Amino acid sequence: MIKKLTLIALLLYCLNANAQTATYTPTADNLETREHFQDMKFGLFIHWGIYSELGDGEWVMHDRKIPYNNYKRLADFFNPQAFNAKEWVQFAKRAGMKYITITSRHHDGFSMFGTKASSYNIVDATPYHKDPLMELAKECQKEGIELHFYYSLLDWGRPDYAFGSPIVNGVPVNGDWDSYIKFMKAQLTELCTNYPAVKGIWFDGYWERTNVNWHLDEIYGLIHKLNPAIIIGNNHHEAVKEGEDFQMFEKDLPGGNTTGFSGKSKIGQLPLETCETINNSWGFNITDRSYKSVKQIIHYMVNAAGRNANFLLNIGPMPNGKIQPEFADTLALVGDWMQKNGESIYGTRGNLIAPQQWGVVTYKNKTLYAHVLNTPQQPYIFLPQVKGKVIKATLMSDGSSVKYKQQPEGVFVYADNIKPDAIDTIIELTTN
Ligand code: FHN
Repeated sequence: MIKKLTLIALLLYCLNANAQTATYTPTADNLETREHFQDMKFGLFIHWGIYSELGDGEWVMHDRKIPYNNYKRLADFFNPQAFNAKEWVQFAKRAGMKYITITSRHHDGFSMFGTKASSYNIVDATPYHKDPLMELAKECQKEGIELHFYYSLLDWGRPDYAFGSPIVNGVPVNGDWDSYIKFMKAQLTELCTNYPAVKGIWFDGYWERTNVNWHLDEIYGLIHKLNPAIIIGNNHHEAVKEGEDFQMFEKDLPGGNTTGFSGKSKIGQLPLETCETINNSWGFNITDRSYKSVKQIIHYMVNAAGRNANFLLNIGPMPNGKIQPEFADTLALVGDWMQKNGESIYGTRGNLIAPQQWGVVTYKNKTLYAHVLNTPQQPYIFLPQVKGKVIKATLMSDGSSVKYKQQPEGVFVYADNIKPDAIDTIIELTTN
């Protein structure tokens, strides 16, 4: 009997060991990318494709019910002669951004890079005949900007994807799912191996078919095999899945759900990122003038950092490759702010102290940065549960001392005699 029990225990141990080998263990390189990703804090999201020509966002094909074969004609006259990778990278740097995430292929299925897996791409199907993502990758590498590729799992046009088809047993009945998965693997191989500086793949579109077998284990496994340092995120609006390296949120701070996208996105243990648009559109929209202010953008970023998340701010460049001046003007001012106050953002972490009515806290080593974003309801700001003894409190803008009192329940910082900054009053607390 004892022998039988020992055998069963051994069997269970082996099964468990097998199950464990199937789980994803990130490499040291991957962990380093994750760490660096968290240090960068602020990135530029770019939605750019043949849809930009219509000036009505990236969903124009779907929303205006443009038949695929008609939509495809946009490629015939997509010729972004004014595109200049140097200018885009300088634009990001000027804003204080440390990485760029760009659409390599959106839901319309058009590849904005030179790919052998489909002729429906910018090099083969447009009069431009060049690969802007290669130029961008090279420039990013030169300038020390990290590059991530957005990649759509959803495709409105390819017959093997068969958009709209019923799904049975995990595959679209009218499509050729094996062919589509093979196609994506071929493209992802190109993106992960041909382009320098690529450190991330940003998937989107999973949510269109939650009942299909996306073969994510194979796709993620392939990417990590090709380059283990590449971090993978998937905008599936759900809790993180096996094989992912960071978790993203759309148009909401982690924990928020004003858009309805994040109802199922339970916050996990991985590095976090949240994306938002500079106006109300992802792709170029000629009538959208609802530009966010400098203050709104900085507040979004600071609120994200306080919740331990990066902020990925989106712009939709124009079809000629230029970025509209309204975006450049705003982001230059954001960049000025970052130059002065970046120390309280870059390389910091958040979530040490829960967000408060008055604002949030970021920290680096033994320094806490209290970002007072809203007028405090009391004549002081209260930081609950501060670990360590606070030995100094100063105003970051001029280094002047700030009065404070540390109690077992937290630290009271007396902000009533401080002239509030119009955007963010930053108080630096040094602990021992
Ligand atoms: O449908 C896309 C949309 O066009 C855009 O790319 C955003 C970016 O987060 N993601 C999808 C919606 O969840």
